[in-house]
Amino acid sequence: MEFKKYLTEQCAVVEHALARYMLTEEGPLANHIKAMRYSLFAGGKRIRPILALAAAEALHVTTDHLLPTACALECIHTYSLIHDDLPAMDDDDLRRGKPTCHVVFGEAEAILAGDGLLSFAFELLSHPDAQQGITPDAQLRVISIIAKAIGPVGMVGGQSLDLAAEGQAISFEHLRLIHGYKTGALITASVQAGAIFGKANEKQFAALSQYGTQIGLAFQIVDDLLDVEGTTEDLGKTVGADAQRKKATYPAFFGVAKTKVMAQEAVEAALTALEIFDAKAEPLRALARYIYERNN
Ligand code: GRG
Repeated sequence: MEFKKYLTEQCAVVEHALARYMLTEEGPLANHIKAMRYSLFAGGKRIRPILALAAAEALHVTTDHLLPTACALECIHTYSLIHDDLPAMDDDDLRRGKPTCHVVFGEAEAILAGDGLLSFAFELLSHPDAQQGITPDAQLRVISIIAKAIGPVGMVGGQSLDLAAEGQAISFEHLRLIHGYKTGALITASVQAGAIFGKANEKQFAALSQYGTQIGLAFQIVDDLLDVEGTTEDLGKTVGADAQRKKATYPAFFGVAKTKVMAQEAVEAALTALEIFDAKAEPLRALARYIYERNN
């Protein structure tokens, strides 16, 4: 119950920051900005920004200077969902419980809304408010980590591998690689960004990176499970899509029961990585458990 309150409060912090930093619908670009805002404010869980805030908190740092970076992570994530849903990719009509961006604004504008959010994220990463809380070197490190995590050897590369693997018999190692790039990299980078704002030393940074990798893995395994066991109502997106597209998934490889054990093991490994931290890492610990228990 206490964690639910934490999640609600942190979600509100992120919503408030997004409302503050996001462009408003006015002037000649109103329709473009409307398309970006439509998907950005469609009600996501805000896990990535919350992870960044919680990682800094584990290091006893609570700073508003992290908020532009937290918002950037959500803009990047939203762009990836908009593009993932496009007819040329997964061709989905429903996301976050609402018609997808291309259904409402047309395919061309949805592509541009994704591009706009991605580019705007870099404005936020270099925002003057972020510069106050961090040295220029550290800020450059955050930008570099995030850029790498979402690029060709990260999220975009993972998406490319994922599309190429549809209907193909791939090895489990290849599936892990796809998941690591497609989903895990941005989640790990979110934790690492918070760690840098929290001024983590080398040992703390390595531990938080390991935590990020493990929860990234758990997140994707649970995502695979929810596609089998979840409901469209809870998830706000079409379920059963993986099987329909003949996608390799953890349940397809191992069955549901073993997949659940594997998700639990990843969460356990994440918790082990946090052993060097004190009670201030409790939100990170609870987030790891939540990722396993979530139903959306
Ligand atoms: C198109 C460049 C590009 C990348 C797409 C992230 C991604 C790569 C595709 C999304 C497809 C998908 C279902 C991936 C599994 C994990 C995932 C990112 C789930 C959605 O994230 P949540 O659960 O969503 O955090 P909300 O809506 O709560 O923000």
